[in-house]
Amino acid sequence: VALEGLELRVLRMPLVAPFATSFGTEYEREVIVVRAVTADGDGWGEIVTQQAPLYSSEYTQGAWDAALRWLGPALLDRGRIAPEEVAGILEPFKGHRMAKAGLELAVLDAALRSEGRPLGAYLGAVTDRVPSGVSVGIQQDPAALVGAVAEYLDAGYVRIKIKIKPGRDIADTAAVREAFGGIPLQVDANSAYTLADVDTLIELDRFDLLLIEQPLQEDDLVDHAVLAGRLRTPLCLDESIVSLKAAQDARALGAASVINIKAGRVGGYLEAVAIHDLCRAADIPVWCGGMLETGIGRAANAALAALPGFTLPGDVSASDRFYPRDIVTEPIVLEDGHVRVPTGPGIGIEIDPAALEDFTVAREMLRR
Ligand code: OSB
Ligand code: MG
Repeated sequence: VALEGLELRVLRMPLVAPFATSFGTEYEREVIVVRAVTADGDGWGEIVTQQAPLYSSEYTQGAWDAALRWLGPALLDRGRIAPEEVAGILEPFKGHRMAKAGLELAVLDAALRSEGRPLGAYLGAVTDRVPSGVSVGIQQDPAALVGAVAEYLDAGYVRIKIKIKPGRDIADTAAVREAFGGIPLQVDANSAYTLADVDTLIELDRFDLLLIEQPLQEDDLVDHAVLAGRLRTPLCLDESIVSLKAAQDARALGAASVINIKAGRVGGYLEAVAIHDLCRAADIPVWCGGMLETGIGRAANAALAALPGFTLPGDVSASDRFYPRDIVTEPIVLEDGHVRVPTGPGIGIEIDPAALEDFTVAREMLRR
C-alpha cells in the first residue's frame, strides 16, 4: 500500500468490571488505536499495551513515544510498503513489540481491505469459528470466584482460566474444581512465583488442570525448564515467548509444553504465525492469548486462532466480557461457546466513529 499517514489515538474504555491479576487491577482499559491512511483506503490496528509496565516492560506512553518518534516515521519514509515488509523495516528498533504489532496490523488491514481479502484466509485459517475460553480475574474471595465462573459457564464459555497469585492459588482453584467438576480449567500466574514456590505449584497438580500459565519471570526460561520437570501439569509460557527465537529456545530447553501466542507480545500477526508454524511442526499445542483487545484485535485474534495448530481454546471472548460498549459496529459475540472468524475484507470490522471519538483522550497524526 501507499502509506500516506498514521493516526494514533489513546483510548480509555470503561470495563464492565475491574480486572485483577497478580500484577495489579485494571479499572478501565487504556489502549492505542492506529489508523493507517493509504491511497487505497484506511486500515486499523491496536497497540495492546496497558497503562503501566506490569505485564511486560511495555506501556502505553512508552509505545506512544516509540511509535510516534521512531516506528511510524520509519514506515512513512518508505512510502509504498507491503505488510510483509513492516517487521523488517522496524527490526533495527529494539523491543517495543506491541507498538510494532499494532502498526503492522493497521498496514495489513489496509492492504487486505484494498484487495478484498479476509485476514483469516491470508493467515491460513482452516475453520470459520473458534472455541471461546474466558480469563477470569482474581475476585474478592473463592466464593465470589465461583459466582463469576458460574456466569461465564452459563454464557457458554468452553474453557475457564483463573488468575492466581501467591496466597490466592490453591483455595481458589479447589473452589472452582469442587463447584463445577471436570470442566476444562487452567490457571495463569503472570510470573508471580519463583522456584522457591515449587511446593505450592506442585500442589496444583491434583486439580487436573489443562495447564499452568507463566508461573515464573519472563526471562526465567531455564527455571521454567526445571519446574516443568517437577510438574505433572503441562507448563505453558505467555510472557516469556516474545519472539519466534524465544519459542525456539523454550522448545530446546524443554521450558514449555504449551505456548500461548499473542500477536501483540511477539511483534505482530506474522511473527505469531511463524511461532504457530514452529509449534505445529514440533507438536507443541498453542492457543491464542488476549490482552483485553477492543473489537479490532479481538476480530484479528479470532482469525489467528482459526489456524490448525491452535488446538486449545483461546482467550478469544466476546466484546461484552470486558466492554459495555465496543468501538466496532458489530461487537464480537459468543455463539454456542464459539466466536465467528470474520469474513469481511481485512480484519473484517467496521469502526463505530462515535464510540471511537467518545473514548479518545489523545490523538496524533503523522504524515508522509
Ligand atoms: O496474561 O493472559 C494474560 C490480560 C491482560 C494482560 C495479560 C493477560 C490477560 C488476560 C486476559 O488473561 C485475556 C483476554 O481475555 O483478553
Ligand atoms: Mg497470561
